[in-house]
Amino acid sequence: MVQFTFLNYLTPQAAFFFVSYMEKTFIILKPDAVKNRHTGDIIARIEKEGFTILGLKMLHLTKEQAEKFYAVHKERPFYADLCKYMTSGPVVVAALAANNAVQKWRDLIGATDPAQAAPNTIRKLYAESKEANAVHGSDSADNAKIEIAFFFAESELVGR
Ligand code: RTP
Ligand code: MG
Repeated sequence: MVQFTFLNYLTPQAAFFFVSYMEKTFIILKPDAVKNRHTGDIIARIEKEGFTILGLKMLHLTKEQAEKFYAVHKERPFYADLCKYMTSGPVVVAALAANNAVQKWRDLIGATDPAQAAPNTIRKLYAESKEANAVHGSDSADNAKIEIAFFFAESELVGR
């Protein structure tokens, strides 16, 4: 069931005016999701759940990008493995807008470990393991701004 929002009833210009005031989040479809050909299903789910896509692209992270992006976990025992895994294949990065986008996305993806994730969450449906867990989501609106700027030039985002 597609979730229509009031944005669907506006002209594109008016819709993006409202979107520019909405909360943003940053997401990654991780190497396991891309390798296992879940990209289309996850993007379809994003739209069905009512997020607006502001920017979207596929890339293969460099070691430097992965280490910088996950620097907050530098002291954690899984940091080296995580960086290796995140550079193991292409990923898709996206900037999304919605009311309460950060929490809405984290609710939709479920717990970090897919074994603990609720039914029908993206990680429950598509993740391989606690590390190869299909998707990333920002943990705060402030970090979302930093993460979006890490991967997207202003000119690559609509509704800015
Ligand atoms: P994310 O940042 O990717 O959205 O995931 P998260 O908030 O649910 O989890 P976080 O604690 O921030 O961990 C970042 C990513 O590191 C990998 N991880 N592996 N082997 C492990 O025990 C372990 N713990 C975390 C996962 O890929 C996790 O998403
Ligand atoms: Mg996290």
